[in-house]
Amino acid sequence: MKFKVTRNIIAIALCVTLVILFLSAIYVGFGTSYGYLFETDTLNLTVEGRPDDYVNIDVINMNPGKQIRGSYTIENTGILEGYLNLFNIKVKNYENRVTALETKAGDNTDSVGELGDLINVRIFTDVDSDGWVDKEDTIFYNGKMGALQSNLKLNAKIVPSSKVKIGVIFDWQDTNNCNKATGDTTELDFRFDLSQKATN
Ligand SMILES: [Ca+2]
Ligand SMILES: [Ca+2]
Ligand SMILES: [Ca+2]
Repeated sequence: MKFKVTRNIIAIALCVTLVILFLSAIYVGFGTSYGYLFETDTLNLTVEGRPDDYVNIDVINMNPGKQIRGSYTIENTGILEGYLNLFNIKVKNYENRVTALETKAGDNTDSVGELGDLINVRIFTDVDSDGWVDKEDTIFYNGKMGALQSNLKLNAKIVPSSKVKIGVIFDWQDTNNCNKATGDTTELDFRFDLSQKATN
């Protein structure tokens, strides 16, 4: 009788062990089959130390000849290497009000601002973190804000537990069209995206 009890306990223990092993097997299989689960656990980024990939830049208080700079530190906090790209890029132009200067300059769109079409933007890797484009940096975009497409391919590789700095420089060159943007404001929004595969 004593032997039987012991054998039953062993049988239950064995059964529990098998169930645990079985559940583990399901979990591993599930994680492997569905890549997004695996990716969520092991490929993460922070922007400026925050777990938020969304960036919003208001370009205000600009005047012809002025330059505004910004930079973002992106850290790969996961355990897989990833490729950084910019997605969901949006440029919003606000007219705010139409001034006499704008009308005189030929601005005939009362509800659409012009500032984003006049400002040049450079987006680049800032290797030495000085906020300026140097020869070791890679320029991903150099053109008018308004001409940015919705996605921008950087494919900047970030190995786990390391950081890259992405610099942004806005320039407003003095041209005959500048008065069309008197009192206008513009906004640039985008998301940093870190994926396991480089974007084609
Ligand atoms: Ca205006
Ligand atoms: Ca306008
Ligand atoms: Ca305007």
